[in-house]
Amino acid sequence: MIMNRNAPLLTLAILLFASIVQSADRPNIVWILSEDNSIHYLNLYGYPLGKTPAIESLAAEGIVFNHAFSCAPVCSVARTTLMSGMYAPRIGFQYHRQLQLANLPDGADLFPAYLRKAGYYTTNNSKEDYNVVEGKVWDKSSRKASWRKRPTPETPFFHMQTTAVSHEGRLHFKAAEMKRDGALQTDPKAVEVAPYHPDTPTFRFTYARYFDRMKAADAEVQKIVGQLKQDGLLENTIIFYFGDHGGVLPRSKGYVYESGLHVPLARSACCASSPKVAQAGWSRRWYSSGWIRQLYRFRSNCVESGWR
Ligand SMILES: [Ca+2]
Repeated sequence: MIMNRNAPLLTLAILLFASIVQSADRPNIVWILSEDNSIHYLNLYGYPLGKTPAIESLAAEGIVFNHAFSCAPVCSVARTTLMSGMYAPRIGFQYHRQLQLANLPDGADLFPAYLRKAGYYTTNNSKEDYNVVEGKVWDKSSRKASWRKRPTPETPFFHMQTTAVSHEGRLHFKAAEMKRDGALQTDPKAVEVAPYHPDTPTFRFTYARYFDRMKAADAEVQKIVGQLKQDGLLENTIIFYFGDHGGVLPRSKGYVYESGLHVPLARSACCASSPKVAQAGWSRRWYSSGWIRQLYRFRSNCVESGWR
């Protein structure tokens, strides 16, 4: 079988990856994921009602990716792709919450498992929602999971934080809510309704409510960044912010349009000013390209070896 034939290459790739991350002072990695939101609700992408100062600050000296697209417009498929780096129909996990979980190829696991094997403390707070059988991916996965519980202060960590404040369910409201004083921060009159939506008070209210949800997501990002800063870890941590897929008004989540797939993705500017990084001889340029390239080269090695 393909998997067995390439097992030595895969092992070599894993060992190479492990040696890369162990050969220098390893950065921490944090993923902050907001549920169900496309770029169309963020000032970062030219939609001024979606002011998100924490996200914008994060991206100011980092990288904003303008053409990031989810592989599927729904949670479990998108999230499994994110964590596996594999194309859903090739593995069989393209069905949203199927009755039976798919098996990953022999020897393969979700992305954090490789970091864990390389000595990282891996935590997830808290949504998983994967369509595959997974191995030992997380040291902790719960609403209390945090890098703060890692074995030693020197242990590098990968932390994934999912915020549901922008999830589809937050747009479910009763008619009385539309008449409640103070129900919105965003002015419904200022909303630009997409041409494929009816321009009605209900749609304007819903748009405005979702822009408010983005403010709540931004507060969650600020909270995580604040905790890292409080812990003195900000200078040695690469932070990624992104959406899992688009959403969440009609014709977005669940639909293979840009509104269902085009997600925000930004990366912080870590770690140019870090003394630890300077000591290890890592330049910002290396961080900007090499680290990420190594991760994706590793992933490419997997794909070329038959993990499709
Ligand atoms: Ca989602």
